[in-house]
Amino acid sequence: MGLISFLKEKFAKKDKNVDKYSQAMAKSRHNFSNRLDLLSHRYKTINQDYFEELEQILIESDVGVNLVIKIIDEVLEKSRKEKITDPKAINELLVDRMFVGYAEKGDIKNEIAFVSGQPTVALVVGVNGVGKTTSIAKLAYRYIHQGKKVLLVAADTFRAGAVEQLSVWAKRLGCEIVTGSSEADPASVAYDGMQKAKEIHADFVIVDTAGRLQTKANLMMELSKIKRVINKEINGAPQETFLIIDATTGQNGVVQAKAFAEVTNLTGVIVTKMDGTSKGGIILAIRDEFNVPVRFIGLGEKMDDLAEFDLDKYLYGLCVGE
Ligand SMILES: Nc1nc2c(ncn2[C@@H]2O[C@H](COP(=O)(O)OP(=O)(O)O)[C@@H](O)[C@H]2O)c(=O)[nH]1
Ligand SMILES: [Mg+2]
Repeated sequence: MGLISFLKEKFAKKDKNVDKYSQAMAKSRHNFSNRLDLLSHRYKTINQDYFEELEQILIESDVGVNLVIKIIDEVLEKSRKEKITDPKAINELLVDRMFVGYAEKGDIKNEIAFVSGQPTVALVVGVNGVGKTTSIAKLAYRYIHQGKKVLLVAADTFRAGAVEQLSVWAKRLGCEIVTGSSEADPASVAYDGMQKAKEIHADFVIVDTAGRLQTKANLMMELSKIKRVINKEINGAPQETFLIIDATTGQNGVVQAKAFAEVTNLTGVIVTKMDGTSKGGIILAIRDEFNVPVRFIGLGEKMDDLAEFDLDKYLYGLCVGE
């Protein structure tokens, strides 16, 4: 059974989570799967033009040129080997290949592994406007719901209003927050945050950072200083460093991922605004280029609009839907 049929069967009895994925990915699905359908109706049998159009659809879904070339080559080869000429069967091969390409890169379990008896710390990085602060609030909401004691640390002291924005979220979520004066050294706020975390026995500490675009050397210095301070106070922390990528920025997001991956060790990516893009293929491109797993995805602006990334639900949302 091909993956498309498998996903259809798996999600036939719809649960609420799949619905949310599916809804948020409607634009991406329209741009990808509807066009695939149209393509397979226009061609009775595959040929070079067909593959060129297929390549175009993948590129316009932001799957990324390198990965598109790999996928097309493999699908082409397999179709030759197995003498497949029906475009609909090619669509099956394509989706299978997308799944395998993602999964073969390693672990697809995305929940945070909490350390017991001490705070688990996540550092959140990314350029301005991508959805860092909102994602932090969503993560806090998620783990407060799971019974964790969450502490927010507002180490984005660069942008006016950033501390205020996180404070508003903390109040709404009913969780504690550590802030510094504006223009305070982010590392000193991080230090205060770790003290507080130990004092209140927090389970999960989420540290917001500034997203200014600066030189690589400065960024590297700032992030490693924050990490050093955190690590000195709490053994093994930060356990997570999440990079936030805005799905609506397209391949620019891949460029950002590259810049951050070069200066700091990332443990995961959170892709935001999946609901606002028609180019959901970016998730595959990020995985392919950096081998950093996409851990969570943002499906809207509300507190509960964050989902653990799930490859099956994602491919269902992109390729099948309702
Ligand atoms: N539609 C949508 N909007 C989002 C999502 N995540 C964040 N945003 C919006 O993006 C804007 C910037 O978010 P913010 O958290 O302030 O970004 P930051 O500068 O990286 O901290 C805000 O208007 C958020 O509501 C998402 O998953 N979906
Ligand atoms: Mg922010």
